Amino acid sequence: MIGSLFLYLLLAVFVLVITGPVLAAAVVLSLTLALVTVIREALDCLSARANIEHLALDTLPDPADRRYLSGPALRDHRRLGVACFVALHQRGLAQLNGDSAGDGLRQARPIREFQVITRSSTVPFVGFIARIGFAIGYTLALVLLATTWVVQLVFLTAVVTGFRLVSGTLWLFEALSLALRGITAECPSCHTRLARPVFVCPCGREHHALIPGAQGVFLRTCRCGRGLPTLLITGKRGLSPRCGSCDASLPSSTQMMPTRHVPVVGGTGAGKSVFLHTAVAYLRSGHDAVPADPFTESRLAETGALLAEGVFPPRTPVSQPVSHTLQVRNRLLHLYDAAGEIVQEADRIADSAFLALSDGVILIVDPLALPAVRARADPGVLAASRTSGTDPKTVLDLLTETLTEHDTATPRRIAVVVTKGDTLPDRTHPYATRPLDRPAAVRAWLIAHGHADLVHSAEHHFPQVHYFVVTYLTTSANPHDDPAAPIHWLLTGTTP
Ligand SMILES: Nc1nc2c(ncn2[C@@H]2O[C@H](COP(=O)(O)OP(=O)(O)O)[C@@H](O)[C@H]2O)c(=O)[nH]1
Ligand SMILES: [Mg+2]
Ligand SMILES: [Zn+2]
Ligand SMILES: [Zn+2]
Repeated sequence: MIGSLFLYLLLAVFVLVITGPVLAAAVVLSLTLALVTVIREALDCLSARANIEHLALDTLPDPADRRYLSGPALRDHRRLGVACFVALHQRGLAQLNGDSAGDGLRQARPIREFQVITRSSTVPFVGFIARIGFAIGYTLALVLLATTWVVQLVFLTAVVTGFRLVSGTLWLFEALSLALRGITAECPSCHTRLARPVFVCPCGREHHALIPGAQGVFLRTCRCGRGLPTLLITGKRGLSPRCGSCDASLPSSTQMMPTRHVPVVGGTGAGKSVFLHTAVAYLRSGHDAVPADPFTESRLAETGALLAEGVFPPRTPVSQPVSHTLQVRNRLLHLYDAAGEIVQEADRIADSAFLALSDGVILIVDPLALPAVRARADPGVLAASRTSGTDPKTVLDLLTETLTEHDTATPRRIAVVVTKGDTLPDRTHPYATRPLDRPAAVRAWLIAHGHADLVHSAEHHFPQVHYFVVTYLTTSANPHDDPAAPIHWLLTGTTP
């Protein structure tokens, strides 16, 4: 009895002495092999030569890659996880299938050739223990890999969420600060109100959504390698803006100040182009206005040169007008010199989209087009001036109809500007008696000359109406209003 107990004890000790190290060695070996497998897989996945198509870095329309931490990092992490799990699984299967466990042990040359060992039942037993060790090691490796992967996932998700939160907040900050300051962007050529301008990199590539986002929080890297600021305050305003709708260049101060849009309407030949040029010249000399884009500058220079030679500008081409854009202190002013035909002809509605942007309107009244004035005018004066054949009331009616068709609320202010004041003889000039209340004098003059309908219609449709008489000449017999005064009044509600 004692003898058999001793033998069992001896067997137990033998089993422990043999299996303990075998088990431990198998666990350590399989863990090491698993670690090597996972590291090799990870290095393959993250190496510079690895395929990065799954990251979809260049699938956004703008010519810049997505930032890794904006989301692709999570995709990479998922792919890495799958690759490591698959590799580990294959490694585990290979081990458990026996090529390196018990059967493998038998195939080792010294063991194969040593009969005592090959016949002994110890070898399958040791192989069995080794398999258990490999299974434990494999399971441990799996648990370790899964834990690491989940911890990384939590960390990466936090980083990606942080990235998106920061970029979203900055975008909101810029959008809100623009909205609070009343800053919008409109194209001077196609008159589209833009959500944002397209910004052009010095390399010529166009960025349609240069805002904090997936392509960069503060900076994005253009395909040319240049870093482009995503915020106006960090330097975006230094890039050249363009219209995303018609590709026209926008003034460099777009999105830096609020815009105001003032169309100058009137019949063909009423004197809109001459008035606009004269008003702008006065704005430049007396109101700190500067042309906001090269096109405005060149057109002003052209018309200025013609008028200086005593030649009036040619008829304005009938098409969508490109605005004269001026920077007046902290405002971007768009003045539209529309060909008279645009408001005179109902089918030109598409060309009159600029009217929908109006912050105030200037209605040009050609005195020589008013029958009562014409009847008493000097034939020489009539012959010298290209006069408008359109009744200003017709123009006003078409204007209000067009505004309705564009589904736009009528602007608050209209400036009724009687042009060509120099052609009015002393007895018919509204300011001949040097009235103190000039607007009332012009109003009374229009009514006296049979245009009460015009006065009443203007006052019916617009809450604020102001009257002016101007001339392009710098000196004349009768006093005239500053040609810049109507624009100043529309923008501020006061006259200088
Ligand atoms: N005497 C005089 N003639 C003017 C004045 N403004 C315009 N005109 C005349 O009116 C014509 C038409 O002017 P313009 O500005 O081209 O008219 P638009 O068709 O309304 O743009 C010019 O060719 C001039 O003969 C002015 O202040 N004084
Ligand atoms: Mg014109
Ligand atoms: Zn445009
Ligand atoms: Zn570039």
